[in-house]
Amino acid sequence: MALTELSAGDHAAAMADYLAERSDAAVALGSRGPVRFDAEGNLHPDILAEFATNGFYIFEGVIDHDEVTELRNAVEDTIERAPFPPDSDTDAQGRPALGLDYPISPYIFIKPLSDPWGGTKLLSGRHPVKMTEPTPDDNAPDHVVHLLLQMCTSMPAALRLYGHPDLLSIAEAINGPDFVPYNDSIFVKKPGMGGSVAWHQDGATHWDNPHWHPGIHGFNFQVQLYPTTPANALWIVPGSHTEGRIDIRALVAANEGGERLPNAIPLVADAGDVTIVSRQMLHGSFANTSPDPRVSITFGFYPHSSVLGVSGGLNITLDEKKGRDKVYDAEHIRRRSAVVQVALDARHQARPDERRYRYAPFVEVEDEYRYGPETIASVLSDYTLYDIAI
Ligand SMILES: O=C(O)CCC(=O)C(=O)O
Repeated sequence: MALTELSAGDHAAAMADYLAERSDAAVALGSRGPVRFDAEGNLHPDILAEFATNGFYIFEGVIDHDEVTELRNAVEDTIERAPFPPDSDTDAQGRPALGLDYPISPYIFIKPLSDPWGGTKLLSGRHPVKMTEPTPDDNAPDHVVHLLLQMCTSMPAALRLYGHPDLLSIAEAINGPDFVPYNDSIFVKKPGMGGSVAWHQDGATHWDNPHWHPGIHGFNFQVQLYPTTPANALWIVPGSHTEGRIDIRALVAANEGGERLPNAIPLVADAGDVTIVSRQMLHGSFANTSPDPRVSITFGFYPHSSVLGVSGGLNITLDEKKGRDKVYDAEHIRRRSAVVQVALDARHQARPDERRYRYAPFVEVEDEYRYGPETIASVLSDYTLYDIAI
């Protein structure tokens, strides 16, 4: 029977052997451990070497229990403030929905267990093959939140996470001290309802660049707010970030197991763990027919040289006509990078005893980017207009 004809329960059963086999492979591969720095305070070279080879690393225990709890509460509160139904101006309690004054809607809704991008032209058509869409249980709602956007405006806790010194030191070690931000999004995969993300590579701009290298499209962090399992995790094909652009359609068509790619592994992590994944990695996730939630706070960074003067090849606006002809000049990059500076100051104000990260592009002007009413208006209110998508 085709997986698409399965109920949620039958889908979970049909996936079980694959999940078990590939999670054993993930354990054998490793590429995980606590954040470690060398004597000079740089990310340990062994971690960088594993990231270069495998294209991912799982940093264990980065975010402490209290911060995870604060972030979980912020996410749940944000979900409760979503428009209900999705095209309404009010939430389920009749309050004005969050984000009516944002430049983009902070919510992307989908039908439970669906794959919104696979086989479509959305997001530059980078998800060529639709994933299995099992049938949700009868009591499932019509729509669920799939993504939360613009978190640095709506969630002060998420803004402070964005300024986490260890995460910013990791970004510096991989992309250099003048690293540039991409966007942020929070993937929400509720039990029995969360949708899938079809196999794809994130990068869309530099595949034919004569100076192409495995790090040219940067990397993404995912901060896990709940323990992830093989059934709800992000899956990757280790090492695929070095292969250039992959013919995903042919790969899936040639695979007897279809979307269950033979060399893929799940990124199994604990709450408070943080993964990094190359944006050139072949990755995706299956419909969450498991009993466990996943919430992954996702944000990425690039090398400055990948972005300056470049026209973004990736259209993240969900509007096929917009976003392709923008050239990222120094002012655009600075405008978006300012969010990092304000975030690390917001974190410092809340945690004055923690190491404070110094962000090279702003060291001379830190006082102009203190977190407060002025920068909330000038930097944080509309920063998604300056997201940088390559
Ligand atoms: O977390 C997921 O399920 C998908 C993440 C993803 O595709 C991305 O960050 O590009």
